[in-house]
Amino acid sequence: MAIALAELGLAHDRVEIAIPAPRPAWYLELNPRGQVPTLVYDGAVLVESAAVVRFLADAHPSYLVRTSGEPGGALERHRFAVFEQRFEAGAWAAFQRLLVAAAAGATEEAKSALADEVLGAVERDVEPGLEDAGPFFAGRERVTLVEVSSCPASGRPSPLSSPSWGGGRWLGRSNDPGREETLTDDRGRSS
Ligand SMILES: N[C@@H](CCC(=O)N[C@@H](CS)C(=O)NCC(=O)O)C(=O)O
Repeated sequence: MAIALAELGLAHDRVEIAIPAPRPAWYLELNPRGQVPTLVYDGAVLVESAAVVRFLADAHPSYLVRTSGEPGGALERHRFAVFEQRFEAGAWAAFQRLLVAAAAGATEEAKSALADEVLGAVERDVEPGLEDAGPFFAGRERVTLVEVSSCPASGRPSPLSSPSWGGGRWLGRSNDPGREETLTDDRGRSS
């Protein structure tokens, strides 16, 4: 979400929420699940980062993705959405299982099996979508909604940010500027 705001040039204020500390009451009022990030935009409280990023791209048309009314726009949006969905449900979900297992003290053997699942998902779900990548997704010259949606995951220290997998070809801007946050722009909107 922070990358989307930056790419779209949307001024905002950002409030860091410490995890895993108890969430402040004001944050739970905004987002009763206590998860981050949350965006307050023109008074509307928006959650679920992928949906928020897509909303921002729709509300502020840009090079990130064509609008559905532009020639080829609807198809492009479908292609982007398929990749994002498979990345999240496959490689990213597998990686989270590995993180949880590692935090719970799983054996080396168990962690290794989970790591194989991550790599398998990358080969199955990620690599095929990158065939025409370069410098960015789908051969685009500028960063796209795909990188913006997927980079927060891959920008953190993890096997997914290793140059040893194809993501290095399209995750050139994968430095998530930081932690999850609530942001308020100069008109009092927050995210
Ligand atoms: N589907 C949500 C997931 C949000 C999420 O899981 N955030 C994590 C940090 S990356 C979190 O808040 N974890 C703390 C918790 O669940 O209590 C989104 O994409 O916004």
